[in-house]
Amino acid sequence: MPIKACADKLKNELEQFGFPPVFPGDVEEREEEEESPDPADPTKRAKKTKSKVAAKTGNMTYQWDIMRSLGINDHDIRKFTDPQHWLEYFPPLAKEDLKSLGVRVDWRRSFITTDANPYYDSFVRWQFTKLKERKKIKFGKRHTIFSPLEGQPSMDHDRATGEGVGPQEYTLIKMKVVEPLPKSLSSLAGHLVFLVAATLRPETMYGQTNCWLHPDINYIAFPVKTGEVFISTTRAALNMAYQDFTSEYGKTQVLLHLKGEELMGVALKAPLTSYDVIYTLPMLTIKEDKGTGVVTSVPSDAPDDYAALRDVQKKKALRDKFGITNEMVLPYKPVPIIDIPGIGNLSAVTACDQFKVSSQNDKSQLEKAKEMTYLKGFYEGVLLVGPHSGKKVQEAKKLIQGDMVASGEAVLYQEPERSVTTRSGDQCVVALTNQWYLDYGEPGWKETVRNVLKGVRTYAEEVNNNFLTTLDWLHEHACSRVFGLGTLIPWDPKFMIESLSDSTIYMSYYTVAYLLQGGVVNGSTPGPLGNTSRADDSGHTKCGDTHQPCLVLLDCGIATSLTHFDLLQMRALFTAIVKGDLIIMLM
Ligand code: A2H
Repeated sequence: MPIKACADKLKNELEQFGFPPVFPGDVEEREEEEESPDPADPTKRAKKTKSKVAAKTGNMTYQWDIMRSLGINDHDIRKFTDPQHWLEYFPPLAKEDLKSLGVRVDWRRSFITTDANPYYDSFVRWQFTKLKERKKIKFGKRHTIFSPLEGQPSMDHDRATGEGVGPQEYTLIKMKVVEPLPKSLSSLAGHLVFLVAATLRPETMYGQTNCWLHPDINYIAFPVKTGEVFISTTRAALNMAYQDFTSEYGKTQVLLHLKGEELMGVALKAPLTSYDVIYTLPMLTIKEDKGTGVVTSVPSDAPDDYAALRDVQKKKALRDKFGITNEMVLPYKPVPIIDIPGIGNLSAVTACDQFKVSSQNDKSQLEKAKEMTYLKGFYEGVLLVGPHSGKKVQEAKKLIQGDMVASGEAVLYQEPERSVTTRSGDQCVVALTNQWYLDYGEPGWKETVRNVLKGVRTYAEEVNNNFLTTLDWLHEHACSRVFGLGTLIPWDPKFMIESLSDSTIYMSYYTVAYLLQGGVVNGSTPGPLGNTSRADDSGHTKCGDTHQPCLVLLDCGIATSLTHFDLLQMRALFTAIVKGDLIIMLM
């Protein structure tokens, strides 16, 4: 993936800036140099040039410049627009460098891990054919971190930022704008219009007293498949468009652009709350890059909400600034909906009083208040209202979420937990995409792995614990992609096998690589074993059909703090078990 991404960057730079490319920064530098320098301070000009160039390029380095910095001439750089060229150019250089460092390596075991090498390609096809035969690989629509620009899922290897980040689910609470629609929304007359608030706590909706919007954030109104109109930030709308909310996949039709301040004091009907009508009010701590930018307010259980509500209730100037009348705010009191043993039934109020939270901007005290209420509220809280009254919050959460989704009062929505950008600079969304996935969540498969783990000596307790934690959360994992270098899925060659899925047990390939390839990295000439066969369509090779046990070397040494190291090892274990192979854990 990184190679393909870099090759594509070079291609784009050629198209955009010609050959040899002249980048905007270069021109800027020349222009700056033509200016007469400041005789009093010759350093001034240099500084100015640098910062201006940085401003122009957004601190981005062109791939072409990176290649130049390696000492490659323009004519030769052009060849790197072909990703295959990278596979020929760099391995011998890397080998020379390693040799000059004095590293002792059995070079006969070097190999390329894409279909440029027929031997490794066969090995991966064999592995995936086996997994498919044992029904461990399934096909369907999955929520995946996705790059709209590249039009495909973005896995860890493809990301510039956000390694290890997965989708986060929110419940979107549909808060209906009461008719007649306010002036700012009058062009939407005839539509059912909803502000959609993202929450992690659907069971608290009984205690809603208002809805928060940030006065300076930009929102859009857009139609969804059901004919209703949703209001959220553009970013959230794009995520929704990739999750089948809109009539055209990946597209939103913008009906209105609105600034938060234009939407203040709007009357809403919200599900479950005891208040007939609640109003939109300003909150200044809403983040533009989280959820929908619309936040529902439950001051009984969320310290942020209590502090902000108190601000609007106390500060007349704040109300006046946004045209909020007294009736929209003053009658609204926190509603007791959850009892937390030792804290009471208005936990946010208690916590804000105890830590003397002065306003919504009192970050440090709010943190303490939240620490006190959230964890305890979730694990020990008991619901006091509604049909699930008496149940623990943990249990009621899914039930209430399910009820609201079934009645059309809420929808489920996902977005990346944190920002994810691809190597080509695209901001990722969560998309529902059709793909092949390894069903690591299957209870039977998990159980087998758990049993095997019981018999594994990991020496360090921490390693074992990490394995168990990873095993717990591991679930379906996409293993197909439509772009990159690698092995094609044997039974569906329009997809490629994702670059970590094909490497879970590749350590075992080292044990036989020297016999198959004898150090010819791309396998273009047969090694000592003389095996020249490519895999047939079923993914079987002479080598793959010998039913020799495969050695899987799991390196679970001290490197357990590496990002996703446990995940890789765990996936190897899953894969190896299916094939009934021998497992050796290396410490
Ligand atoms: B929660 P996380 Cl009762 N900016 O809903 C700031 N906060 C936002 C937001 C944004 N753009 N979008 C959503 N949120 C809030 C209810 C609630 C919430 C209760 C208790 C705790 C709680 C009522 N407000 O969240 O950063 C929403 O407030 C505590 C975590 O993704 C949403 O759930 O973890 C929560 O933050 C999402 O926060």
